[in-house]
Parts: sequence; C-alpha cells; structure tokens
Amino acid sequence: MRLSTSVRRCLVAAVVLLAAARGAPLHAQPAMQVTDLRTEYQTNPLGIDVLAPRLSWRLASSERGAVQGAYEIRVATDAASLASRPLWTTGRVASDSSVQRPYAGPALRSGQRYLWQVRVWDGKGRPSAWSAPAWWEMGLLAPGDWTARWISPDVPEDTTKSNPSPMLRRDFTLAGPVASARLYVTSLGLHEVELNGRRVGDRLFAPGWTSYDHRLQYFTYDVTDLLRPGANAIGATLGDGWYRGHFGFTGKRNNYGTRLALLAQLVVRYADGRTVTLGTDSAWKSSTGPILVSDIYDGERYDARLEKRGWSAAGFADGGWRGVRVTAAPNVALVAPAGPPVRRIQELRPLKVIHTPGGDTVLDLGQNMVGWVRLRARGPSGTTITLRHAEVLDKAGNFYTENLRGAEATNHYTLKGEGEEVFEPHFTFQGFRYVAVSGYPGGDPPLDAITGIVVHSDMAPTGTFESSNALVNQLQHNIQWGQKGNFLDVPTDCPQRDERMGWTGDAQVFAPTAAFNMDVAGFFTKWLGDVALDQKPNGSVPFVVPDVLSKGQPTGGGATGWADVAVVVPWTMYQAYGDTRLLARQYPSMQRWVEYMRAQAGDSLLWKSGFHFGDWLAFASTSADYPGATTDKDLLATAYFAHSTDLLARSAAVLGKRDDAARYRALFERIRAAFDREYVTSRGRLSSNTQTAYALALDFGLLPDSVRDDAARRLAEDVRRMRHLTTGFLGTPALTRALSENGYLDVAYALLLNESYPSWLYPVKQGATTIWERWDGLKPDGTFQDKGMNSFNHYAYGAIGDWMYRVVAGLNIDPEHPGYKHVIVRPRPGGNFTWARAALKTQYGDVASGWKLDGGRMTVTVRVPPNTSATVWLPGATLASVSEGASPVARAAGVTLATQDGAAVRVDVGAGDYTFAYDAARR
Ligand code: RAM
Repeated sequence: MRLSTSVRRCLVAAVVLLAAARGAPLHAQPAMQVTDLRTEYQTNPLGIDVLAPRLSWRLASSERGAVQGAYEIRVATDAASLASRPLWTTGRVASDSSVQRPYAGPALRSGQRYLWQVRVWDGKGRPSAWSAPAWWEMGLLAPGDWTARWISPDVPEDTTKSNPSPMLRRDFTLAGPVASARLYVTSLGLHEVELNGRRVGDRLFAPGWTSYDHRLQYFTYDVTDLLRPGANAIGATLGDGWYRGHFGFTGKRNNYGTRLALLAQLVVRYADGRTVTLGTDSAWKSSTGPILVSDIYDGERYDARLEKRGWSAAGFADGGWRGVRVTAAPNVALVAPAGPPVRRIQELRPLKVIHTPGGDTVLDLGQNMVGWVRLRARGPSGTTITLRHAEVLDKAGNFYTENLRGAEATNHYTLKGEGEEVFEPHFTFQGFRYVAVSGYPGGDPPLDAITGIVVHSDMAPTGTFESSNALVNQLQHNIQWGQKGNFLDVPTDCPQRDERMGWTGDAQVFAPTAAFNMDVAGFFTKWLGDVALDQKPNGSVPFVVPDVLSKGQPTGGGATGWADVAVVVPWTMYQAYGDTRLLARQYPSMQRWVEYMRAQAGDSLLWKSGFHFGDWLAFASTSADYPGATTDKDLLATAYFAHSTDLLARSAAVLGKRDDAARYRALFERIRAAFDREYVTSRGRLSSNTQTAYALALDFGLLPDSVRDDAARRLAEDVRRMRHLTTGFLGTPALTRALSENGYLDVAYALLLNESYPSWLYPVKQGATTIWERWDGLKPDGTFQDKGMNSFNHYAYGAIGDWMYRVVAGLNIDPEHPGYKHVIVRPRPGGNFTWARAALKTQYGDVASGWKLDGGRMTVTVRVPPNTSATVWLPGATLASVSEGASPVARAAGVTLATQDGAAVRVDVGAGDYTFAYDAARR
C-alpha cells in the first residue's frame, strides 16, 4: 500500500502525539521556578521614565515541553505590601506570555521605587512559588521635579581650543542619619561626579551622546552610602566630549554649544522620614585642575601636580575658587537612559615590549581594543610620560598612526612625584592594540606599567558561536571585538580616527549580527530615539546619528542603505526581541522615510536622484580586464526603497494597522514590478551584473519566480568566476544568504572559507583581531590601504556573523514568532566543517543549536528554553533512522511532531535538551 505524503505525515504526527501523552508523568513534578526578573530589559533599573514598564521573567523547569499556562504579577511600593496590599495585581492571567508584560496599575510617581514579583502556573495548572521580588525605580518624570539650577563654571576660557576641564564643588550639611539618597545628574559636555572624595557610580561618558538639540539623558545614582550626617561635599569635573570638543571631519569644535554646564539634584531621605532636596545653585564654586586638555579624538593632557587634593571632600579650602553662573535650562527634554551604561568592561595585559626600528618603545596588548590604558609609574615630579596609540605596526615593524588622520590619540601624564602613581584618562578613548610609551622614568616601562581598559556600553553577552574551523572561530572573535569597540553609547563606524560617528549604514547592516552577540535591545532603543529625532522634516535620515555632521553646515542625508536604518533596525529589534512597543514608537519615523523615498522616486517608483554612498568599499581592481563590481546606485536605491516598504508593510500588519499594511504591501508590489521592468531581463540577468545586485534582488524578494533560479545561478557563476566575493557594505550581508537560500550552499561556504583577499578570512590570516573597514586594509604585499580611510576596527563586514549563527550553526528566529518564542533550528553543514554550535541567551532562556558529523554519523543537539518551542530540521535524515537520546525520535518525550520532509526530517519539540542522532545521507 502506498500512502500519500500528507497521510503519512498525519499518521506519524498522531503516533508522536500519543507517545507524548503516554509519556506524561502521573506523579507530581516539582513546579516551575520563576527567575531573572527584568524591567525594560534591565535588572532592577534605577531611574527609568517609562510610564508603563514592561516586565519579563524566565522560567526554570527540568520537564520537557514545559510551558506557562498562566501568570500573576503583583506590584507594591514596599515588600510587606506585596502580598497584603499590592498597588496593582494582574490576578491570574491565562497566558503563555512571559516577556514584556506592561504594568497597568496606578500612575507611577517620580522617584518612587516599585517592587514586583510574579508567579506562574505551568501547562498542567501547577503553580510556581512567588518569585523573589525585583524592583524598578522611577526617575524624575516631570520638568517641575527638577528644582536644581543649571550652572556653568565661571572660569576664563578660549573656546577655539580645548580648555582645562572645569571642576565644580559645593559643601553642604545633612541634619541627621540618611536612610536613602539619590543623585540625579546631567550636563552639557561630559561629567564625573564625586561625593565626599568618592566617585559616584561607575558610568563613563555620562550623560552619553544623544541628539543634544532635542534631548539629554540624566542618570540616577543611589548615593546613600556616600553621605554622612553633618558636613558633606559634592564635586563634578566636566569634559568637552561630543558637546563641544573637537569632533567631525573638519577639525571643528563646539558642535552643540560653547559652554559646559551641570545640573545635579540630590534628594535625601533622613532616617526620621524627612526629606531634603539640594541642587546645583549659585553657591557652587568653580576652578580648574589637573586635566589641561581633553578631547575624544586627541586624548588627554593631565598634570598630577595640579590635582586639588580633597577637593570633593567637606571643608576643602575653596577660597581661591571662582563662582559659577546660573544659566537658563537648555530647551531640551531630560530623559532617563533606555540603554546600558558605558563602563569599564575588562582588562588586558600587554604581551610584550617591542623596540621598533624607528626607535619607539611599544607595548603590544595582543588585541585591537577600545578604551584606554591605565598607567602605573614612579618618578620625579614634573616628568611627563606620553602614551600614543596605534592599531597596527607597518611592514617594517614601525608604529603606524597615519590612519588615525587628524586624531592625535595621545595621552600625556605628568607625575607629581609621590610614590606609585596611577593614571587613567577621563573624557577620551582610543582604539588601539599598540601603545608607544615615551618619557617613562628609568627607561623601558615594565610590562605591568600599563593595562588595557576595555570600555563599551555594558550589553550582556548573549551569543556564542564555535566550530571545527579555527579561522572561522577567530572571525567570530573579531566580529565580537568589532562590536565591543564600536558600541560606545552610540553605534560608531570606527573608534580610532577623527570620525567615531553613528554611521547609519554600518549600523543597519550589522544590527542582526549584533543582536546575536549581545543584548542590544536597550542600546538600540535609545539610539533609534535619536534616529527619529534627527530625521529631517521631509523624512530624510542623516548619514550619521546623532547628526553631528550637519552642525554648522547643511549636510545631506537620505542615502540609500544608510537612511534605511530607520526601518531596518526597528524591524530587526522586533525580530530579535519581539518588541512591538519599540516598533510602534518608531513607526512614524519608518513611515516618513518610506514616504520620502516615494516622493523622490515619483510616479516611476524608480529612485534615481540624490546622493548615495552605494555599495561602499566594494571590491575594486586595476586589472585591465576587470569587469567591475560597481552596482548602479539607482538600482540599489530602488531595491532598498522596495525593501523598506516591504518591512513597513509587515510592521503595519504586526501593529494592527490594516490599511497601512495593505497600502504598503501594494506599494511594495508596484516598486518590485518597476524594479523588474527596469533592471531585470526575462532571463534573470540584472542590469548591474554584480554580486551585490543579485544578492540584494534575491534577498529582498524582488525577482519574479520565473527568473529567481536564473538569477541565483548567475550569482553563483560570478562567485565561481571571480573566485571571491566582490561586495561592499550593502551587498555583503545578503551575499551568503542569497546563495544558501537559493540552492548554492556550497558556494556560500566557499566564500566563508576563502582565505585569500578579498574574503572574511584574509584579515584573519593577516593576524587581525577585529573586522577591518576594507577587505585589504593591509594588502597582500604588506602595505596599507589609503591612510585617508583605513580603519582596522569597523564592524560592517562582520555582518556575516548572522549567517554563521543561522546557517552554519542553525539557530534561527522564526519571523512569525519573533523574539525566540518559537525557534527554528536548521543546521546546514557544509565546507570542511565537522561541527558547529551556537548558543543564545534569549529573553526566555538559553537556546542552543549544535551539530557534529563523525564519519557518516550526525548528531544534532538542541536546547529549547521553557515556555518556547522549536522546529528542528535534521539535514540528510530519514525518519526511521533518527533517535533522540535512547528512543526513536517519534517516541521521545517533548517531541510533538516528527515527519519526513524531503531530504530532511522535521521535528517539532517543546522545551528541553535534545540530542538527535542518525546516519546522514551524503551531502
Ligand atoms: C566612512 C566609513 C563609514 C561609512 C561612511 C560612508 O566614513 O567607512 O563606515 O559608513 O564612510
């Protein structure tokens, strides 16, 4: 008897379901536990301004297929009231939602802390215990909550150059023991605050970089332990930073203003219940101190002899200090941070001292990193030690800084001459692997004279990727370090030269990879706010955000593939985190960008106008018969117009905007038709016969079905003919995906594994520890690319990371169930890999996908967190031969469906750890 495939599938499914039911234990199981409570992507956030914070938790259960059937949240302002008199409780809600449940109780109050806890019922109705309480605390929500005044130091300055960093201070008295105290603080320029001689918090580069003309972040600190009854003092040091330091291509200063200013408000609650609020006011004093020069690009000049010992402690003699000016509040919104703080994240020790042929003494940290070095030295007062920074040594082994262009990237420290001195700069950062040290007392610095301090936005690492290929593992390392180096409050293109701006195109192509490596939800929530604010009235999006390039001179925007960040990144965040609120918040901005393109394109729907970077830094050659890999900019612009319209239509559907969804879906179809008429022949040839053109047309779904295969074949042929990739920033993320999704997995693997220029592994073979801006930053002959644009720490080409996680290791988002509520595990072995595995800490818990091929024996390991499910595709498997653990797959606990689907077996599973094994058909 022959059964049709669908009948067979049903039978198998029925068998599996029966087996799952049979396997259900009859005795009581330990109930689920609730863990990892988070509010707005943070654990116990202090000082937020989200009026309906979203609450998330993870579940722990040893049971396969564990799901949440219901939950109950309760919120109170003190622990004792949680059970007895909660401020708000959801009651029991039948729901499998365990992330981003919005608070919907009484209006939240400024400065108030809210405790919350949650319990759940599993799929069988068994309750968990109440979780341990977590909390969030509101910041200052209304402008009227700020009673402090903005103050500026009254010190003489010449703002055409960098000035000594001003210091501001004030003594104050507290009437008794302190029960709790909060400091709310922001500034024009950067700030560091001290209370009674101790640094407040560990945030760096406060208040971060936002669209300063529209909004400034303020930060909240718990300073209870820094205060004492009686005499106290507070002090702040200000730095020029992004606000008024040397920033942008043209050597310009004062991009946002000429005066630094501070706003600080201290709210103290005494043990007896009284509260007092103190703030910056006219009684503060100002002076200057040891920081003589400080610029983000250029570095810092610090003279320790000018330190003012005890300046932030009570009783310091500030008689010689000047006053401050109380200034008008800047006309901008003060907002609490949505993203993680910038912090010191890790330390690196130098590997060796190098004496270069050019005579420099250089310490090698072994890793291209971002931050600075901590210097230790002893020596006579007045001795100046100079630290210069470089990413690479040149062919001759000399210290190479030409690619830093106009950034001096140099720190100078002058010793006070008092025993061991330790120095770290304050308002600058460098991108470097090598440090040239001069002036070190006694000659050569010992290795422990310097420590690399790695600094970036403190995003939790979430993803790991490992494989049997050591070079690809190094590539993954380089991608992660590219991310560490360029996620410093804003996503930057590079961290070392006189640039370091929020280039939109780079962020757009890298965001999916970024969301695998680290938790970037908060980081992009913050930055996308600035994307919307800096968007131009006509909907155009600037090249960089914050739009510092437009300061003082009108600069264009609206470049294809760059400005599309406004649509692509919100969609990417929705996919990775299921964040519909962010999608809704960004929706008007997304729509304005699409409408801008529509206006530009006009009735033809072909966008042929305006300035575009195009497929930036695509492969080029001077070989006489090189056909060129330049993709027409109008083709790119129309392709992205279609793609962003597609994503907008999908977003509208997700948000329940039915009319918009239909309208933009229809517009997408019309753009696609226009694209096909203009750029695609009936034989699937594109007018720009480039890898990028084919990759984008395939990846964005722009081709009619009739020519898809032809176009994919042409793409594969081009790769085979060239024997390498030729794509730039825009084509690169789509290239391997377009191949692997259209029947050319082998070609995609060949590209990934290519070790010669241009390729991903070429820099790895050259010893790279980060991703380079250019495929040939360091050329095969040992010389460098053009010093005018040659960063060795640029994440754009690292966009291949997404494909490594998804295709090589097989860990995929299900676009229909974003945020990993349902996971698609689909490893696709290829190349010379014998194993690969990826793990990802999602909002629900750890997801993992791994495979190993040993002889013909394939093992696939999968981890699915509680309250989620997965569809696993086992390549080259036949249903009868697949086992899970000790049983046939169809009978394994947690398996809800097992079926043959072409050359693969499809297995649907609930939560749990699974090990599938089978004899794989030869690929
Ligand atoms: C340079 C950098 C940056 C890119 C722009 C267009 O500044 O390469 O990454 O986005 O050009």
